Amino acid sequence: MGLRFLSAGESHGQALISILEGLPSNLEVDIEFINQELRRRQGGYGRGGRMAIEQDKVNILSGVRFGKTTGAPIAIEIKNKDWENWQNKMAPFGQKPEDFKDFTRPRPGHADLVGGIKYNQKDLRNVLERASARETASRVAIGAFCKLLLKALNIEIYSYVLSVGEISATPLSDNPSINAKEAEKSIVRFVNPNKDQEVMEYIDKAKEQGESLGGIFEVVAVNVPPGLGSYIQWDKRIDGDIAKAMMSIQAIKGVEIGLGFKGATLFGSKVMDEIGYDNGYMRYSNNLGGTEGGMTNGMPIIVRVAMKPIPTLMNPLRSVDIISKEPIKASKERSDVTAIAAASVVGEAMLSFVIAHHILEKFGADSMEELIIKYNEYLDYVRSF
Ligand code: EPS
Repeated sequence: MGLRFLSAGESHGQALISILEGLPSNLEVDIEFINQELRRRQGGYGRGGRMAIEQDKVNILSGVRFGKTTGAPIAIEIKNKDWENWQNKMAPFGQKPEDFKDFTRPRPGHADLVGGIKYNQKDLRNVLERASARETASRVAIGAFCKLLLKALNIEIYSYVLSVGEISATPLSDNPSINAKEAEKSIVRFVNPNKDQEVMEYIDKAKEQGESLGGIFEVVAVNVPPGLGSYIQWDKRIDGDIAKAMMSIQAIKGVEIGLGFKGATLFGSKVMDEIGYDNGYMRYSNNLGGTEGGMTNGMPIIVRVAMKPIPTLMNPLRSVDIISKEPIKASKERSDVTAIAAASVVGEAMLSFVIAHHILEKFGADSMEELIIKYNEYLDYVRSF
């Protein structure tokens, strides 16, 4: 049981297609909300020219009828508007246009070279088209369905950017909803908006130097019940699933839950979240970021994620032409200077998917009515424990 999804589609192909299986029936589908999530992913200062072309919108092909899920697999499509400019260069049949050169100068840090070796492709475009972070539009649309399910259970997911390159934000508060409100107003998704100008100038400077930038974002889930995931087997641990989901996002190189690496430097007494009781169990801190023993513990889930700089550089690095084997500078493709703001929205989608999956695995409901009854019974049980 639980949820699974698959996606297909190339960055400059006709469309991105995804299938989500396992959502219960009778979930109200707010299409405006899904499209709004797609708009959020397209935002952020430092994006390239592509985002001016696209206006991502979801087209629901199956599994939803008169505004509600039916329990059948949900198939969705997001059209690539840029396809118009790529039809003859990305055609499934026919000949490649003569004036369209093969992509033979792999970019260090992108999938180009290893993907070419692995799939025996001498035109590395066949690798980069699918490796592109354009695929994350699919994830955000799927994540939006999951968010709708979580909302029905009062679970909220937020994110904000903690740093771009060397510039860091200072969280305003321990309350994620306050931070999130500020991040929504900021073009760089920082929680302290008075830093927008500084960050934008920093990104502009990187762009002038032909450079790119990475960063760190944080994703938070609140009102998550205790007991999702399990310690009984390695692959049932929810923290493992969260780490995998985040690491699977293009360009992600690090994931921490709660204090993460910092916790490794402290005494145990400064890390463990002491237990109290006030009409139910509570904690005096949340250093472990909402997971203990591979299970959620009822505290907010806090995940920090590090993204490397975008590998496409306008001042390109050394590479080798895969046909001539001659040293040459890597290819320059249109790209972003940084996509950290977009990545934080993708992180929300992936966390939503993991939590919704574990909820459905635990409660195993076919309809929303059944899920809500089982879920509320469980919350009553937890309160009475
Ligand atoms: C992206 C679309 C891509 C890039 C970016 C993310 O569009 P294009 O390649 O046409 O400019 O802007 O992808 C990458 C940075 C990458 O390395 O693949 C998107 O829709 O988010």
